[in-house]
Parts: sequence; structure tokens; C-alpha cells
Amino acid sequence: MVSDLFDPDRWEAVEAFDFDDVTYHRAVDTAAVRIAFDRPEVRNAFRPGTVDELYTALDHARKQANVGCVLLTGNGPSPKDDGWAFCSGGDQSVRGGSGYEYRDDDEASEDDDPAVREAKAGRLHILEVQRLIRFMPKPVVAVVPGWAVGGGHSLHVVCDLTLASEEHAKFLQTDPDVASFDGGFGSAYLARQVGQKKAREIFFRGKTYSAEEAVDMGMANEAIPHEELEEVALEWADEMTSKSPMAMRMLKYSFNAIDDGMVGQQVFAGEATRLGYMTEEAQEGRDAFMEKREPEFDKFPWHY
Ligand code: S0N
Repeated sequence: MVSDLFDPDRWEAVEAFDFDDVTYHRAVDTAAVRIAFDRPEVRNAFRPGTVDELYTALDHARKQANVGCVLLTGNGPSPKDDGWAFCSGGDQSVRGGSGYEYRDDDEASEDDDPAVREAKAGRLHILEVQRLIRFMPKPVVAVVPGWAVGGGHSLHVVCDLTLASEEHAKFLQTDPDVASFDGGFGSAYLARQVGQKKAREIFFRGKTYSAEEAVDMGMANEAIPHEELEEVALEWADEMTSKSPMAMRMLKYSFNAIDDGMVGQQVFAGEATRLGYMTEEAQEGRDAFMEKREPEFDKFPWHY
């Protein structure tokens, strides 16, 4: 079973992949996908292979012209104790001396070339997943059915929206308890959401916050009765995917730009250039070059 909250009639598996640590589904009647951590027995902690699979699924979703929203969640409950989790961060059992190590029992990475595995050793590629979520031109919603902890907390922070289970979602930053620190989106962008004092409290005190507290402090959007979590997530996806893809893309990049410096400007400008190329004016520039003549830009107004 994928998850107690998962309605099999609303989803079909994306057949192109055979993942071990994540599940990947496409909604039957909405332009959305569901990508879920699938290690509920360890509160959906990620090992290197999990991150590889997560990246592959997210990148696939990013490239699909008929997908407008990604729901990122965690399967559950745990077969051990019925506990729920979104993600509890990096799997501490495979954390090596210089980062997260690929192990032979990491099924999710069994196809990797050994030389590639060696090159990857110690690499914090969860940060590449964060950037993929940040820069993909469609909303990514963290659907949090239980614990969001450490690197799992950082992932919900970087998602565009967070929907949390009223009864079971719990938000906790353990990074300094296990000598880890997300000095990027997980802390700095969190401070943008909840303010500096609260963000420092989250990391420095390591308290556990409920869904309601997360909503009150501005790092989650809504707390939803547990049983309705995925149904509401699909409703949100339905709302968002009915809107203009161009406007949604431009808005996401506009929200990002102020915090993303020159990269934010570059990403936004790329989309502006795409729109520019659709104008007659841009086509005149291209045509004049191809026809070896002077461009007739004087027929286009200087808008103000
Ligand atoms: C999640 C917690 C709070 C749940 O507590 P609870 O409900 O009491 O359950 P437990 O009995 O503790 O757990 C159930 C089983 O799951 C195993 N388990 C849970 N979490 C992990 C984990 N992260 N790694 C490995 N195993 C885990 C338990 O061991 C238990 O197994 P059994 O039944 O066999 O005993 C609680 O479990 C908890 O505190 N977990 C640890 C949370 C944690 O510290 N995570 C790591 C934090 N750090 C990172 O994530 C670093 C990430 C990173 O690499 C990074 C680096 C640079 C920049 C950014 C990041 C980034 O943060 O992304």
C-alpha cells in the first residue's frame, strides 16, 4: 500500500521508472503528479539513492508540458508503529566521515557506475533537489502527513506551498543536534517566511511545532484534517493547474527573484526572453538577419 491517504482511483503509476525509495504517480483527472518518499519504517529518511530517485522523478515532472503541479509527500504509516512522516532528513545510518555514503545495500542506487558512486561520495546532492524545486517553473506543494525534520524540514521550506496534517504533522529542526547545518534555503529562506527571531529559535532550540503553529508562524499554508490531506492537495493542484502556465511561471520566478540575486534575475529574464521571442518585433529582427536586410523596427511603437 502506498499510503493510507492515497486514493488509488485518482492516480496511475508513472511506468517509465522502477524506483525503490520513492513512488511516482500521475493524477488521472488533474495535471498534477505525486512524488512520495517511501521509507516509512525510518520516517522517510533519505539515503543517497533516495535522493537520486527523487531528483529523477522531479526532473521528469519538470519537463512534462502537461504537468502543472507537483505534490511532494511521504508514504505511510510506518509498518512498525503506525507513525507518519513527510521526511526525517538524511539517513543517519549511512552518514560517513565526509557526508552521505552509498552502501551496497542501497537498492535505490544499485545501477550506478562504481566510479560515479565514488565521485558522488560525501556529496550533499539533496541541495540539488532543493534547487530543482526552487527553479522548476511550476508550483511544488509539500504535503506533510507527519514528521518534517532536518533535511526534510528544509525540503518543505523550499516548496512553494505547505499543506499539513492537523493531527500528525510535526515540524522539527534537529540539524545542530546531529552536527549538520543547512545554511541555505533551510535557514535563510525560512527566516524570510517566519522572521529572524523565530527561524533562529527553530534551529537553536530544536522545539517541535504542530501544524497549527507552523501555519501561525507563516511556514505552512493550511492545517487539514489528516484523512482529507491528499484530497485537499488534489483540489489545490486542480485550482493551480487551471490557471495560465505563463502567468504561474512568471509569478514563481518573480517571488524568487529578490532572494536569488543574479541567478534569480537570469531565470526571470530567460522567461521574459521567451515571451519576447513570441512578438512580431522579435520575429522581424530574426527575419531581417536571415533575409540579409535592415530590420524595420520603426513600425513598432516605443511603449511607455
Ligand atoms: C524524526 C524523529 C523526530 C521521529 O521520532 P519518533 O516518532 O519517536 O520515531 P523514532 O523511533 O525516533 O524513529 C522511527 C525509526 O526511524 C528511524 N529514523 C528516524 N529518522 C531517521 C533518520 N534521519 N535516519 C535514520 N533513521 C531514522 C529511527 O532510528 C527508528 O528506527 P528503529 O525503529 O529501527 O529504531 C526522530 O526519529 C529523529 O529525530 N530522527 C532523526 C532526525 C535527524 O536528525 N535527521 C537528520 C538531520 N540532518 C539532515 O537531514 C542533514 C541533511 C543534509 O544533508 C543537509 C546538509 C547540508 C545542507 C542542507 C542539508 C539539509 O538539511 O537538507
